[in-house]
Amino acid sequence: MAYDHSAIEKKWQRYWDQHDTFHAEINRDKKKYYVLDMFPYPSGQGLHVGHPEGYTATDVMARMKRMQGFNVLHPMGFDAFGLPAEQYALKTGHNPKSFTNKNIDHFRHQIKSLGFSYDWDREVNTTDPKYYKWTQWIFEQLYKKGLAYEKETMVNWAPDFMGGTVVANEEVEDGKTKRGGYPVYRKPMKQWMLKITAYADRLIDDLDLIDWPENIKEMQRNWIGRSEGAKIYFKIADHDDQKIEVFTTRADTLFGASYVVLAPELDLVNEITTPDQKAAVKAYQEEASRRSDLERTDLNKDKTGVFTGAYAINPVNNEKLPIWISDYVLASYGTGAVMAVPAGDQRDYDFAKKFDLPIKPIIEGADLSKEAFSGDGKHVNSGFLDGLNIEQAKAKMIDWLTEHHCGGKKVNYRLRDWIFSRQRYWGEPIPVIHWDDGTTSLVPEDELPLKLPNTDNIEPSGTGESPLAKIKDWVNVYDKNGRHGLRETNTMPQWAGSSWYWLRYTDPHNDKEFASKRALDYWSPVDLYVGGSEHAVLHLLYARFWHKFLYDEGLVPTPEPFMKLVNQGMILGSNHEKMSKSKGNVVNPDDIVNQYGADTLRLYEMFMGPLEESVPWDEKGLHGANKWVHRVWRLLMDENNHLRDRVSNFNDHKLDKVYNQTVKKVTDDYERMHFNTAISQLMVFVNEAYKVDDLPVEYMEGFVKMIAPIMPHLAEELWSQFHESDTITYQPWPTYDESKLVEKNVEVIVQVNGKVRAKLQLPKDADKDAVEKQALADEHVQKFVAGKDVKKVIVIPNKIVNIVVK
Ligand code: ANZ
Repeated sequence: MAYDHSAIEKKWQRYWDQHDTFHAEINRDKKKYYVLDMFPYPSGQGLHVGHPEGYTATDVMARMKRMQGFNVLHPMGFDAFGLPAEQYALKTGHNPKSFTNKNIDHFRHQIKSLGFSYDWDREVNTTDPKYYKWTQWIFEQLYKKGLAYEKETMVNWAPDFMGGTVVANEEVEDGKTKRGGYPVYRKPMKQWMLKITAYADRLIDDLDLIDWPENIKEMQRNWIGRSEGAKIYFKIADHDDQKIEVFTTRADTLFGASYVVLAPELDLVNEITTPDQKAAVKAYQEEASRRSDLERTDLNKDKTGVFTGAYAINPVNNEKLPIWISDYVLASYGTGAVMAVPAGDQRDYDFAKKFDLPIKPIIEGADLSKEAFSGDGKHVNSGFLDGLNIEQAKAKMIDWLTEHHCGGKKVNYRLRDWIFSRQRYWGEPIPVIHWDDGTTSLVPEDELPLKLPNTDNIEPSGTGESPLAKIKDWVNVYDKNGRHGLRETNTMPQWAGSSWYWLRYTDPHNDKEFASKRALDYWSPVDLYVGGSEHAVLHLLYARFWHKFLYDEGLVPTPEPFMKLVNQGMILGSNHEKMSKSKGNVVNPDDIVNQYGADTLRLYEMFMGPLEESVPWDEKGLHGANKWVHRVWRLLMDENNHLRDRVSNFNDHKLDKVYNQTVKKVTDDYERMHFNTAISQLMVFVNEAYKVDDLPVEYMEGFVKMIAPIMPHLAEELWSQFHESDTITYQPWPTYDESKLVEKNVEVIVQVNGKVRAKLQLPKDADKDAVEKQALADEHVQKFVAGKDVKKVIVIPNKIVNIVVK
């Protein structure tokens, strides 16, 4: 009879549920292992075959670690706030909450059908008020520490996206929203900001503490964009009360400055522009406001700009430098002002050529006839810097600036504070009240969660005001003295709930704290985190920021949340393209579970290739995986689904080598998450096992334990043939015998007083002492040596043992 995947998988899933098999609890006698998946957004489409890839990888780790004696925390939950549910609700008139809850039920059901060993008692849902109470609470702590603040700022306004919303810098690419590709414009709006910039240095430095892919670390470093340089103050002629601060990475070039450029949108521009230049400046400002930062910084773009009529004074030589505005200087970087050095910077060079501004050589021998020179060399025309190279000159200039109070060392970052408000319905309400008297206060902690009010009208206003603003009886508040105020109507971005969820899993039902110190101390940090690399700078940076803040508050025990990160590759369509509805190449995991079973899908996805690589879906490979599931079953089970007779306690040692090799390789490969090569080795073992007559129980049990992490249902069913009514989950992981791994055995002849008395199969190149001992211990040899005086033993490696007795 064939293996009935459907009955057997259901049977074991029920068993695990009923026995709470994967329930995790603090146990100080055991070492903990916390293995985490990036929790899914429960979309209306349901699970994608990409989800089970990462989930199977972590499940293999969780299951192996349990068998190795670790106390494993392996949770799952749902990141359920966000735009898609809202978009769907807007389109269909449904409520995003009921829609989301329906999706979560569907997701949970699908995930359970794949047999992952999650502790479902710890499930979290970011849209549950019991959960977001603590998201709001963390926001309040940030606010109290001055790390959450309101500011009129230039935001990324996407008027066509979802009826109009603000999106974070991280959500914009090439002037468009990453999701949907809608145009993004810069517009000033009052926003809640989180001061992630206060953590810029630590977010870079602490990357050294964690075992993450180098490319992700590099993306974070670049995103934070730490740049070491100097600030230099320029006085403005005829404006004694004003000064310009520039940021430069080349303080050494100050003698070569020939003009100063301000970003067109700086307030200062309007204050210093001379009357005759006003009209030209105003026209240019309008023109520049329509261009994205990306267009503006394009190096090949023709340089444009306008003279303000004002002059800056170069602090090092009191030279008068004309002040221009140009869009190649961004308001959002540094101070929005640069000292232009055409000899050293190509943008300045192009600009100077176009507007006929001086190009002053500052490095000896630099050819400036066609372009700027950024290489090193001796400084010239540079006063006290003459003769020095760039590094020396930078240091000397920074000393000079510091001494003369016109500047000094400065580190600049590309990272901006995190714009934290969204003009949306489906998010955590920001727990703030704006009182009529102009003050602002937090919703008192004992009133949290501040629940999202129910409404049928979640339509955005289009003006940038949140739909919550329309719910008058929610918005209007009075304190006990009758003072009137308005609730903040913006909600948090989707990233909020995922910025701390791994902490909640350690103590998910706690209603006094986001998690107890006891639970956090025991389970922190996450040992292994697996998910897609698309989260390199969004979720993974925000999560580290919140975690560090909580660490500073003494609320979590480690400075970093995720010790090891692994990015799974993407599963592509069979045509090598990204799976998508529109391309019609989406594979639904439910169909595969029905047709072949969860174990086949798990095996297939772990066998497709290295976890980190993107590989196309391949129906043939899936068939192959399914065939192997049946091959394993038939190895051990006869036609009547009874354990085969040849599985017994008898061991003829024919499988010694391959079994021990398999235990070693599979253990190492799982540990390194090289699942495909581990599976290859398991296949080799099965092939060898089919060739022999006797299948020792010990090896068969070990084999079943090794397949359990990948194919848990099959393994449980086989295990139950060996040991009735017991789960394999906590069985000890198999060990191997080093001495049996050797490539080849050799025949060693044992002579006693010149006569051959035995032929031994011994491991090649075995240790001399071991060979001697085994020779002497052999029963045939014993007949001739017992009771006698062993005078001499000569071992010729791999050949002969000569024993001389008297
Ligand atoms: C003078 C200079 C001379 C510069 C030279 C470079 C070469 P990173 O490395 O990206 O930090 N800069 C400063 N603020 C700017 C802004 N808001 N928009 C556009 N450019 C800006 O680059 C720092 C350099 O970029 C600064 O150093 C400044 O030009 C320019 F031979 O100052 B430099």
